Amino acid sequence: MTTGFFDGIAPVRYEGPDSTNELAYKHYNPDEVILGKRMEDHLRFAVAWWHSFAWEGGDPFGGQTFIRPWHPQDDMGRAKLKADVAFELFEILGQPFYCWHDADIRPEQADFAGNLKTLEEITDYMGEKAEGTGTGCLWGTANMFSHRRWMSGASTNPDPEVFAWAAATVKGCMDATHKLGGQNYVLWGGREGYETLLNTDLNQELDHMGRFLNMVVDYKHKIGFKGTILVEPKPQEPSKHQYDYDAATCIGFLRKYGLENEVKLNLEQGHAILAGHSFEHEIAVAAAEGMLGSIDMNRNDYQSGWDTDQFPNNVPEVALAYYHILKAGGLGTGGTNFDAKLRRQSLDAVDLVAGHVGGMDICARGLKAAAAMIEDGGLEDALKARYAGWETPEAQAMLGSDLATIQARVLSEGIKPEPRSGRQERLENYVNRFV
Ligand code: XLS
Ligand code: NI
Ligand code: NI
Repeated sequence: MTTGFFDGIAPVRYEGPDSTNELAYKHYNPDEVILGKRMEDHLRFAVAWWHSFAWEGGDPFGGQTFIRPWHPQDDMGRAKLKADVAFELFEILGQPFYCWHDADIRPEQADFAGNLKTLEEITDYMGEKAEGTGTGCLWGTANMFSHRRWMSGASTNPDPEVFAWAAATVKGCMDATHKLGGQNYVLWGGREGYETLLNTDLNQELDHMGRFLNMVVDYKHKIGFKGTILVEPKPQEPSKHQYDYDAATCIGFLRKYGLENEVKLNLEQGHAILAGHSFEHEIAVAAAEGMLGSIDMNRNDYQSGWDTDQFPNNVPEVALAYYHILKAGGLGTGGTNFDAKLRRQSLDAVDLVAGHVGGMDICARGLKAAAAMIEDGGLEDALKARYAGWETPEAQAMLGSDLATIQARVLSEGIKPEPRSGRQERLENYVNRFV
């Protein structure tokens, strides 16, 4: 028996680029082999429970626009109905992964014990529903930013009782993720930052956050969780300044607290843009350190300047992101999570399906273009040519040398560099052939 929410909507199939069927995949063909691996295994799509099922359509100027059968979300029976609908969407889309916060899946209770009990109950239910379906948990996380208790931070809160509640909450969410066979555990610190330095001891807060993350890693090993611990950079929103500002900041933080071999990054397109970077910049920075973990695929509205979390629709951007992911050897235990929500006017069940179908197709097109660029090798060749001078023994020796020796060599050899073209337009034209 189904909930009826998606009545009249059939499972989405691959029909190829010429299909005019709105609800068919034109590019996402799970079994197609790209660079020796099935497309599905490259992309590892996940549906985000918070945006696709829990979000009610509110914005800063108005409340709920969606009226769903599982509203209001304050009751365990309706939480189960929401899970039923979620698994129906997963079946329609072809059984992707899913991601969740505790607050998305269970109703908020009056105390911690109640929150833990309902989390255990709903995740048992989700585990049963997933059995035999091929759908799995990509990652779980704790929502430590919505409830008023988190307003001054979670692990960085000046109040140790909030730190305690955060530790207790994360333990529960890690246990639930482990039980569901989750492949990663994510921490995004929306309130781990400050509103004003006038009331903030930045140093103490960072130390607490570093200690907290070490406890998370210790607990992972204690319970034998084999997944990856991920932190998700974002520069601001909701906090004015967030400590996990961008990939480079997170990497510095992880090194400072001895976590560089234990924690990787979950990078989000929209957060990269908010930080003043491109998505591929963030991916390349993480990959250079071996810390690329997973991606939250969405897009921001470039005019509005905030985290609009829209489904991706820009093939050239997505292609460059996957180009750097492929170059880094892929996403490992990570995946492509749609941290993307409908627009608040997109009321229909079919809108929810179409949002995911479109996002998956855009990513598939990007992946295919990225793979074609890798196979063609044009960008790699250009890169090699640009740095070819460094392959000479004299250039290599210089790296082990010192300033005085190098100065003597410049004088004796009369070294006088001749600037060469960076060829940017030609390279952009090259990329354009593939996207
Ligand atoms: C918010 C974040 C959030 C994380 C999970 O901007 O993207 O959704 O992915 O807490
Ligand atoms: Ni986000
Ligand atoms: Ni995210």
